[in-house]
Amino acid sequence: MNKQTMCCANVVFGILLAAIAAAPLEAAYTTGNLLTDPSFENNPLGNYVQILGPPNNTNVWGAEMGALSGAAFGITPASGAVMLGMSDDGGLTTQSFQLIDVSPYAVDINANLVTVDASGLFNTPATIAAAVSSVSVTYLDNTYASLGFSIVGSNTLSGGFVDNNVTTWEAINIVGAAVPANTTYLLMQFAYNNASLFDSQGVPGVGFVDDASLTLTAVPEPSSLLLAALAAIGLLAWRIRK
Ligand SMILES: [Ca+2]
Ligand SMILES: [Ca+2]
Ligand SMILES: [Ca+2]
Repeated sequence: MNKQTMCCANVVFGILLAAIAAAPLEAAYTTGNLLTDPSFENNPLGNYVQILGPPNNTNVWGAEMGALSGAAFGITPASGAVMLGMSDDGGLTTQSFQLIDVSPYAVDINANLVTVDASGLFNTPATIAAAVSSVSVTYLDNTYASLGFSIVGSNTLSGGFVDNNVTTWEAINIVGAAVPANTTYLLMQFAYNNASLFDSQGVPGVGFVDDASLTLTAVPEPSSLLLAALAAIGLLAWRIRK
């Protein structure tokens, strides 16, 4: 390598270093809680049928067989003065829902950079030995068609996620589930297995939920400019060695 080439290489190298310094890594972020009324304190329950189907109401809780409740059965709300009680809807599970519009995050979601964390607290009366419950998030496109779902917990009779100690709230957490591209809405769901809500005498009980949370986290990749600069430096270093 002659002197002129070396000088030129140094200039290019300097420009690339400046480009790296200037190229911002897009900031990673985690949203606040995207659920409306996550502690069930403010909103009346909506009509769940209108959450699951047209008009697909967002930002309101709906429950198949649910009622807002103050302290009951020796259970105090986990926070605030109100919790959601869920009782046997006659099917396999009783479910509660909230639909969330996540279109403001479409660019990052469609780049497969977004994960979701979702959680809730569960508690049941002392007469219910081991209630089975779950948290799920269903990913819906802009026509409300399902793109899949993530679930923690169980809708079956196996296992018990809620103890019979009324003074403790049991947490169920979805952590870092990938949000698929084209997701426009998230359907947050709490469920109790109905058979598990019966006491030893066969009397149906109530399962409670409180303190729901749903957040999105995006960890953008390094910008394409930065990647190009790094590639150019690698090439330059290889040529200088030669
Ligand atoms: Ca509450
Ligand atoms: Ca049901
Ligand atoms: Ca408990």
